[in-house]
Amino acid sequence: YTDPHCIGGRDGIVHLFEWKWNDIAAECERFLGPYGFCAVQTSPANENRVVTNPNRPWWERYQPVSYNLQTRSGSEAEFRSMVQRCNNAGVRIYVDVVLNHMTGAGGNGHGTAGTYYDAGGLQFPGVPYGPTDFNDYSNCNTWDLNIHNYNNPEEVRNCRLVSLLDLRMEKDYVRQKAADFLNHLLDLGVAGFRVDAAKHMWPGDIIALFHKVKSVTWGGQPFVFQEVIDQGGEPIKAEEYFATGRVTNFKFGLELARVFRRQNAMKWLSNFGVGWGMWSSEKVVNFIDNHDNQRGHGGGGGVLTHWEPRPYKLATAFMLAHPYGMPRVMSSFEYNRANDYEGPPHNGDMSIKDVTLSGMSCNNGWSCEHRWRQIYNMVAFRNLARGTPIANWWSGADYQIAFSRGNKAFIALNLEGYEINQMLQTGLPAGTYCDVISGNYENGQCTGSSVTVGGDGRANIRVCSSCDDPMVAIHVGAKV
Ligand code: ARE
Ligand code: CA
Repeated sequence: YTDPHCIGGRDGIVHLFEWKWNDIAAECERFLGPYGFCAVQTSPANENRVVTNPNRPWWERYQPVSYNLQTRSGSEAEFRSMVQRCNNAGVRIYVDVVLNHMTGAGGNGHGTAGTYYDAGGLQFPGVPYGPTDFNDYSNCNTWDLNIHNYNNPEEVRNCRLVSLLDLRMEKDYVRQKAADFLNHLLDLGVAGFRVDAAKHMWPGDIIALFHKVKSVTWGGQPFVFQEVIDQGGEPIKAEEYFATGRVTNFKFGLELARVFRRQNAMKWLSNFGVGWGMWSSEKVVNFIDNHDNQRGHGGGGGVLTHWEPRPYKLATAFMLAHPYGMPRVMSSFEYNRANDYEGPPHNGDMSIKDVTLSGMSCNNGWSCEHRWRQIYNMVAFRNLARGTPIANWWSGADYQIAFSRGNKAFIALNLEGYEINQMLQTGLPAGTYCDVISGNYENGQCTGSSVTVGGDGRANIRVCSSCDDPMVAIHVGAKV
């Protein structure tokens, strides 16, 4: 379950948070394929509760009503077409799947596909699930059936996460329904899953569930990365989930936030990865921020986001330049930060707005961090450097580092109050290379600055200090 099924040496996931399926399909063809992204993580694809108070928050999509594929992102037909178009463009689709629970307790109504549910009576006829398919006082011991104590694994797995009705995953029937849902997505050509709230399911139940799950259409187990928030300090450990794939590495973004906010010296990054108490490279999906912690949900606080562009770009560039793990780039929407519930850009009828473009950047309230030059050029850097180790590590001061990836690529980053102006070993063949941070390589020329590497692999590296992007990155794919 750890193979991401990337095509053609690509690497890296982009989370197109709340995008519509038609927009994702277009993005695969016009941008993600050409710029070398491996895969898209989508928002949940199955029917959810229509939450009206507050009005249509982003988080309503984490309240399943059925496994019908009809949401504000689009219909099953649109989903199917997206998967085909993205696969054809060489880009894989990973779906965010919510298997641990259904909607929040209480109330009834119709979901985004029009299916009736009665959360008060524990009835979800669209699946169907009934009262015996949910955990209750027989195995959850809290007074209100909700999770209060994260130090008690039984409570975390058998009680309700923020009042969401907790499925009895020990039942074969429930496992089968969940597996049927995943198999349907696999039939449509998806390559993998982000398993929401995996921490709240027993590892043994997830293993049993995945025994019922088929291969991807081109063969092999689906790629699985499980959302387990393990920042240390709780009894549930991410490694309990290794039998069914990778885990989301929540330590990664927190550590890099401290470094790129100058709270922990950049030079210590020399052994970043396993050396920092994180899991092995093939067991993690790494990210600077995610849709939760960028707005204070899900272990939020402390991470860098697009709201702090300077350190965010540095941290993202470091993530993409570094060989450790599978990276995921966040692609956000703009909202009023006083309202952490605010859903995606929407029209008057609450339908999600199209992603429109002017040049490389997105309009209509879509942030599109993945289209920032300093980010997409580092995706190309990463692909070219694939399989090469870190070499030529240099640190001139606490907050000045540089390293190469074999003889393919080289990066230097600076957060000191003075510039880097230094002869450094780049590991690269002689020639003139475009700095892909300050510009692009276009028609055989650099639109930004360039670096000249001598026959001995050394170059005079200059990195500004008080500028917007105090880093320089070069690679063999952008040689003049
Ligand atoms: C909403 C309302 C609630 C209401 C509920 C039901 O906000 O007030 O009770 O609906 O009516 C998202 C939102 C929630 C939202 C939910 C359902 O974040 O606010 O609830 O959707 O609409 C824990 C879990 C982790 C989880 C985070 C949020 O371990 O799995 O909480 N993350 C995933 C998704 C979320 C999603 C869900 C799960 C639910 O990424 O987007 O919730 O499907 C410590 C622990 C962590 C814990 C964290 C809680 O750090 O170590 O394990 O994370 O505290 O802050
Ligand atoms: Ca559970």
